[in-house]
Amino acid sequence: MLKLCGFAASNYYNKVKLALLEKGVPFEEVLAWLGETDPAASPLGKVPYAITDQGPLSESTIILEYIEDRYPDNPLLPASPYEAAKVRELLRYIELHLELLARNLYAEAFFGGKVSENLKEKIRPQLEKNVAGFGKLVKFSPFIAGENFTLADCAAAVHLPLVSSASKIIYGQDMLAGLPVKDYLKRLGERPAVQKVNADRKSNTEVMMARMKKP
Ligand SMILES: N[C@@H](CCC(=O)N[C@@H](CS)C(=O)NCC(=O)O)C(=O)O
Repeated sequence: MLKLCGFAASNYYNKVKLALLEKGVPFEEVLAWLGETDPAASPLGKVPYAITDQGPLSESTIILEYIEDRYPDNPLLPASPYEAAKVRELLRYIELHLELLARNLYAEAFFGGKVSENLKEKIRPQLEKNVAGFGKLVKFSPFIAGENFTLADCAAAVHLPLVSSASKIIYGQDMLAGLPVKDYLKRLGERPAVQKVNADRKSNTEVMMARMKKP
């Protein structure tokens, strides 16, 4: 059985977990905190990574694509090559142009650290630009790429809440407020798979925070 390794407070981990739950693929969760990962499976020490029946695999989106190919039932990518590419495009915007940029703010926004004013002011216009570009691609009709729940929704469900809250905490302004993200996330939150991911995230985040406080 496929093993998903990492911890449930991680949004990258949850993106993959959500896809597995939505597709109904059986999998086993293996707890691996940062610093406790298997270097042969995740050479950069990041989570998540997967152990497949053929060997290990790292990088969340690569794992998502592998799962789509390996378990074609309940597809999360459209059959049309163009429509599938549009889903991948959104996925890339979310993880690279939004999440990775907003991540520069997380130390201060979520973990009691400090981010320099210089960096904050550098990130802000980039984030504004990227959110505007992202806004041109999203559909929210009702899902982020259109009629069906796709891999892009798996990414949006876990990354967008962090982009919203980090920008709100650091700049006093939710940078996604101009898009119907709140209603969309509320709709997604009615899905049992999303509820399970969120419940596990909450309990695992408590454990992670307690671990971080330990001397
Ligand atoms: N590009 C990676 C990013 C994964 C990532 O950054 N995960 C975080 C946890 S949420 C992590 O492992 N951070 C530790 C590190 O970067 O060393 C992916 O998509 O899997």
